[in-house]
Amino acid sequence: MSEKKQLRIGLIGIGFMGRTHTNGYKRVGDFFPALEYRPVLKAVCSRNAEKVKAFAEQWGYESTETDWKKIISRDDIDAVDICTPNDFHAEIAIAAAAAGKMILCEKPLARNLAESQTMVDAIEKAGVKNTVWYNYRRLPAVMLAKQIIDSGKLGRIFHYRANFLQDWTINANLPQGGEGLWRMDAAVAGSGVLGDLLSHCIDTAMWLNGGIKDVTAMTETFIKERVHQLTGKVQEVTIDDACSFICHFNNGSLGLFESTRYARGHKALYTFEINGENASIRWDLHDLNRLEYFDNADQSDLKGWRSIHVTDGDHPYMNKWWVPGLGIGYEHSFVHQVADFLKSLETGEKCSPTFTEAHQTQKVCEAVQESAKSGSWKNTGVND
Ligand code: SOE
Repeated sequence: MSEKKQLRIGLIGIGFMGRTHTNGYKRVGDFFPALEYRPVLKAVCSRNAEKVKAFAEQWGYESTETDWKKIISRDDIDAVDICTPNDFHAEIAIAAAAAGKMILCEKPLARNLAESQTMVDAIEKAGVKNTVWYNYRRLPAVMLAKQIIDSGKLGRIFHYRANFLQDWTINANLPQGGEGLWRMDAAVAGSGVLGDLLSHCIDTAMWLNGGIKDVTAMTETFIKERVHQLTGKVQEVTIDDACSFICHFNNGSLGLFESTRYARGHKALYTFEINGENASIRWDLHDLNRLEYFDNADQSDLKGWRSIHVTDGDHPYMNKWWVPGLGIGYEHSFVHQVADFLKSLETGEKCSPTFTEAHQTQKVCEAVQESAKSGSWKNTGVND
């Protein structure tokens, strides 16, 4: 077997995302054997020495650190993977870029636009390779949707609709802030469902249908006060529990987006539907191997929505997995993102979405927040 080039990873953060990314690094070599590079799990970092040791043992990291700055300063690390809560993204990314490290950053890129701008400036100045983990792009059915749209089969696009619905914060006794619940603290997360859930929808939407020009939005915080885990006190809730907006895309189509953590019965229902002049597409994360497709050119008496089981060898990524007809899951989107990142090291091409692209999503999020506050339409500044 020929020697592979190494991409030595330093992972910062050991929560849910630390696990999904690590799983991607571990599995990529077995399923994408032709890649020139292999990830090496060099070091993992978290403030809690005991927990980070246990994580390293379980997942196979060679060493541990409790101070993220050590990861940045180590010569035996090529790429820094940022899986911390959002309030650390910018500081770590800027330091990593200055140290010449490649950066893989969990979404959303930052808490706000000013912060993401500093991150874009830092990677541009340093010229380091970078990507942001908007993982849903890399599910085969979503990638197939991209191929269908790019082939022009839909014709002119009229409507783009997306939802991301959850129900895990309905209980008024759920505390906010601190470990496991930082997503409910705007000081740490930047926003609520807007940054956590709608950012996924916005990223996919602009990738599939081009830039969002302007927005009008509303947000709501249903439970106004909760105990904060870190202070033990009842404090104002500062995140958006629900956020919806309508928009114009630059291509003239109309968009409708909704996200909430108060949709009883839905755990992670991400759906989108796109209606074009000639055809429509829809997709549902709960049935992620399927893409629904309606083609108006079909023979009239047989016309109807077809449900494409995106598991054949000629579907995106699927020749790397089992045999036709056997599905894959959520975790594979991360394996695919690692594979695409490694491939981009071979080709010298960018691995989308880059910081610069994720910054466009940040622009839309900022405009949504401003519009929800002011009650008026806001331009996003996204021009293409
Ligand atoms: C929140 O519950 C969350 O885990 C997000 O943070 C992820 O980005 C999303 O993919 C699933 O939901």
